[in-house]
Order: sequence, then C-alpha cells, then structure tokens
Amino acid sequence: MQVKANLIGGQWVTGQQAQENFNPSDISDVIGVFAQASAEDVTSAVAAAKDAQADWAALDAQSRHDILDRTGNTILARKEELGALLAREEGKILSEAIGETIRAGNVFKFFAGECLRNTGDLVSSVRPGIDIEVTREPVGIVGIITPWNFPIAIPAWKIAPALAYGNTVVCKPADLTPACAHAIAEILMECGLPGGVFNLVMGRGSIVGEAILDHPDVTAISFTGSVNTGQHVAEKCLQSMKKVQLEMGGKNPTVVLDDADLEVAVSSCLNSAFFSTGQRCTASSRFIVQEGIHDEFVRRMTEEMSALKIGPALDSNSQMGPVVDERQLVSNLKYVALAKEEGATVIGGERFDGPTTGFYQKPALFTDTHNKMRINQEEIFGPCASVIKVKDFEEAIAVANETEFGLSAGICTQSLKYAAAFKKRAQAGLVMVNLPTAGIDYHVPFGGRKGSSYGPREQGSYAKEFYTIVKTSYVSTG
Ligand code: UN1
Repeated sequence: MQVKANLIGGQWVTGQQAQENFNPSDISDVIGVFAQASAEDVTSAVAAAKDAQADWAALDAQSRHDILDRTGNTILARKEELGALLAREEGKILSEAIGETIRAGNVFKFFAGECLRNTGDLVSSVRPGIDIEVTREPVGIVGIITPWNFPIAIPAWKIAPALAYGNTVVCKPADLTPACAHAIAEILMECGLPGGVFNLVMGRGSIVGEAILDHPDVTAISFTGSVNTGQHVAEKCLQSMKKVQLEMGGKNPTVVLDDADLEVAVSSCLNSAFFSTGQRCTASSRFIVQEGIHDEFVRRMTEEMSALKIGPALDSNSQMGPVVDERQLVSNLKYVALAKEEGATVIGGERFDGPTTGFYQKPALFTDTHNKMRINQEEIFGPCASVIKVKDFEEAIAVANETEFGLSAGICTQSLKYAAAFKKRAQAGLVMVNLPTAGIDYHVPFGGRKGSSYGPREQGSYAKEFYTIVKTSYVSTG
C-alpha cells in the first residue's frame, strides 16, 4: 500500500515512519498507511509556514476567497466518497458521515466569504487632528490539533478561518483518523493554495503535538480534545505566550419536564446520547427527568434504544456504528461496571460480536442515579447516559449546573416560562430547547464555559477573535 504523505512546504513527504489506519467496524480492513511526522518534520513545516505567511496575508481577498470557495465546492461535490471514507475511518454511520462532510464543505464556503468581510473601524480621536483606525491582522502561524470524533468537520472549522484571516497553518490530526485531514490537504493543493500555507503533519501527540507546542514561531494553538491534554496545551502555550483556544469535554444535561412532549423528549435524548455512538463532546449524558414523566420516559427510552440497529458504519441498515477503538471500548465498559458499583440500574451497555470484527457496544442507560456519582460527573465519551429523577424545575436546573463542564444544555418542555428561565440560567455555551444537545449550525459561534472550553469561540464570524489580532493605529492629519 502506498504511504499517504505529510504535506510540508507544498511537498508530499513520507519520511521514516508510517502507521496503518484500521476500520473500527471491521479491523481486517486497512484504510491506508499514513506517514508519521518526526519533530524535525514539524520544524520544517513551521519554517515553511513562516516563509509563506506574509505573501498569503498580502494576497488579494478575491484570490483567497476563490481558493477557499473552490475547496468548499470540491468537498461538497465529493461528499459521498469523503463521507464513506470518514465512516470507514471513524465508525459513525454513513448518513452522519456525509452530513459531517457537507458541514465541512459549507464551513469552507462560509469562510471564503469572510475573506471579503475583514473590515475595521475608523474612530474619532479625543484629540484634534488625529484619526484612529482599528484593524485586524493575522495572528501568524497557527498550530491546529484535532480529535478523531469529527475528522473532517473540526479540521475544516479550524483550517478555514485560519486561512481566511491570512494565517498559515501546521495541522496535526488525531492519529486514529488521519485520512480525512489528508483528503482536505490534497483538496487545498488541487484548489490552488500556495505551498507552505497549509502543512499537514500526521502522527502521535507526544511527538508531533509536543513539537508544535514547543516551537517558538507558532503564535497560536487551536485544540479540540480531552480535558487533560487541553490543560497541558494551555500550560505550554502560557509558557511561550501563544494565543490558545481549547474545546474539551462535556457532561451535558437534558432536562425533561413533566409537560414535555414525550415524543420530542425521547427522540432528542436518543439522538443526543447515542448518535455518533455518543462520541461527541456535545452528547447528552445526563437526563434530568421530573418525577411525573420519569417512568414513562425510561420505558420509552429503553424501548427506543433497544430497537437501535447497531452495525458496521457503511451498512445502510445501521443506526449506530461501533466505538472508535479497543481502548475507548474498554474505558466505556469500565464505566458500565462502575455504574453498577455505584448502585445504578444498568440497561444495555454490553460488548457484542457484530457481523464483522469491530468494536461493538450496545447503548447503555443508567437509571436510579444521582448527580454526585462518578458516572454523572466524569465524561465517558461513549454510548452511555444516565437518568436522574428530580421533583421540579428548580431542582432540575441546580442538578444541570452541578458539573465542572459547561458546553451544551438542553430542556424539553412546552412551557415558555421554563424554557426562557432555562435559557438564562443554564451555565453552558449552547442551550437547546426541544432539540438534541448535539448537532450545531456552521455559521454561528460554538463553544462552552467552565471546564469545557477556554479562549475565544470557534465558528461563524466570531472565529476572528482567535484567528486575528487587533491593531489600533493613530494618524496625525495635521
Ligand atoms: C456537534 O455536536 O455537531 O468534539 C459538533 C465535539 C465537538 C463538536 C460537536 N467539538 O464533539
């Protein structure tokens, strides 16, 4: 099998090491062999990004727009093929993978438009004879470190704004899912991006990630991944004064009040907890259910989750794919065991043999739980959710907020009063009313509070807070 190369300074570089990438639905299926960058490769990539940055930032807005727009169009035109690659590599079902690919294409097209909207302000001075201009400039060389769970959309929503606002990029995709980021790199080159503006360095966090964090010429880091790694990234960035943006975990609540439309509540919770095999930082893992609707909710959830067809990501009958790898599956199973130890009633959650050799697990619902249990405080990142019974709205909001995370929070109710109160009082970056906690639009800000996120928001035009730096210029007109 031909080794898929890293992209450094416009050249495809294979280097010394390479690693096979497996399909989690069927481990006998090798997706490809991907080059593993060394620390020296990262040094070359940063040098290339540094060389390319001034010319890229100075390129006219129309040309930058056209490159990003073509990239978006190409991703959209190839959505079936890229979606299939994503499903094969990450394990989410094909329809979700195609949806994610469409999102990635649209993100590039949105940020193509942002190239034309990089405006500033002309301000009156408090002194006579002076004009003040407030303008935005690229932050410089951006290190982008992405997770495995959205292998095309997350790279897209970091790379596209970085490029749109005139930065150059060194990107390290998750070592479990390099294929989609590699496809983006190929498409960017085909669409006319000058060499060195985007560099791809695949491999381990401990080598490639560290080399990016350690490089003094990298001026900003955008990271999505685990809380522990995020804290490490932040510490490193602080030491070298790099700008930093982190998206990390969630323990997202969905409150279900007695007056909820049960159909809406069950379908929102099913989607939030189990779609994409629960492997979304926006997944809901705590259903906070009022006592009047509790038993009926649990009965319907159990029915619906037991009916979910779990199988290979590319099988059109599958409604939920496998877990991403053995390590994640073992970790999920430990939490299922912990739920029992902590006194929860456990429905589902077993590992099982699918039609192919993959990492298959049934969705798990933990009932009779309370919010202090570890299963309700720690992010599991698998198809596991708890039910916490509460007596009223006040208790529900208190439990919803009693977590170190704050990414997304949902409520299912038909009451405008409670929906409005929840929107105000939820300590989260995203609030969803009668909708799943996961599944976001591509043109509006995305991010959380507390332990979930750090730094400026991602996506939409808010992304410029991270990817640009403000300059205030005073000009004497006298
Ligand atoms: C979504 O819910 O549509 O890693 C996106 C994650 C998030 C993205 C969620 N950063 O799961």
